Amino acid sequence: MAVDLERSDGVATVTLNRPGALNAFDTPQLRALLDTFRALRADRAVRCVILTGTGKAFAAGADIKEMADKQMPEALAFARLGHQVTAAIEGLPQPVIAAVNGYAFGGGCELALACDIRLAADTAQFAQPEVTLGVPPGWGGTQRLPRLVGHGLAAEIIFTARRVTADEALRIGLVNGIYPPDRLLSEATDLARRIAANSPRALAAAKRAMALALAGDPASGLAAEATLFAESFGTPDQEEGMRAFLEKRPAAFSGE
Ligand code: DAK
Repeated sequence: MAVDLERSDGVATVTLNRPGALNAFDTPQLRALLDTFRALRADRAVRCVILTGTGKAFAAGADIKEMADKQMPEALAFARLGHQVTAAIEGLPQPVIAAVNGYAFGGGCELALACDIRLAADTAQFAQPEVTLGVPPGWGGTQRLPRLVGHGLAAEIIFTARRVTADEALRIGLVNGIYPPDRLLSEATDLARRIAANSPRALAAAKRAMALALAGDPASGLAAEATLFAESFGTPDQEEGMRAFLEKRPAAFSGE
């Protein structure tokens, strides 16, 4: 399978599994990813998702062998499929953590950028090498990288196509934490379990409000945040969360 899926204790781990091509995205791999994220959307037992890769790469980008001979109509279909995948991750109610185990280049870096949180192996490297291939970043890199690290740094990274080490990625806020490779997945799982203990309803509302803040002007983001906050009241999760705090016990959230 090009994409593996494991579920345990409310955490789903999605693993890119095409190591012979450094997990580069061809059409079947993108379709499998899209199907997987669509299935997770409907799975109420899953409260947090980890996305990682097998072998020495997280993902080395779009499959250059498949892209090389594409003309405009097929290139557009391929680009749209990539956009559907990043939209499925951003639109997923559950938080998504990228556990970047190795190279995250081009579309691989952009896939990590579409996740809510990024952790990385201390050996990982990030890059947007598209301009060396004659194309601009096409799966959201021009939008999401500047928001995360600032316009100037993003411009330098995209315009030079240089590699960003894990140490630098941590320093510039591209990743939240770096770990020895053999600890990356357990650290990501630990973080995912801590997130999964919280109200799924409130997590989904917070994720949506944060996405709106990035998508539009701050005023409408704040208005949407207020509405989503207000809509949480009177729900079983809100009642349970607040009651549990007052009763000094852990909350048991149903997601309702
Ligand atoms: N595509 C296809 N195959 C790839 C690949 C890729 N991106 N990256 C690596 N591979 C394959 C290699 O061809 C090799 O296959 P065989 O020769 O063994 O058959 C195998 O994976 C192992 O790779 P290497 O032998 O090169 O391994 P190394 O450790 O020496 O080097 C590397 C690792 C990551 C430094 C190197 O493989 C590399 O530079 N790969 C290319 C990275 C890259 O340039 N990625 C960006 C791809 S472009 C758009 C939408 C999307 C996009 C663009 C536009 N629109 C909406 C307009 C996205 C573009 C991209 O992502």
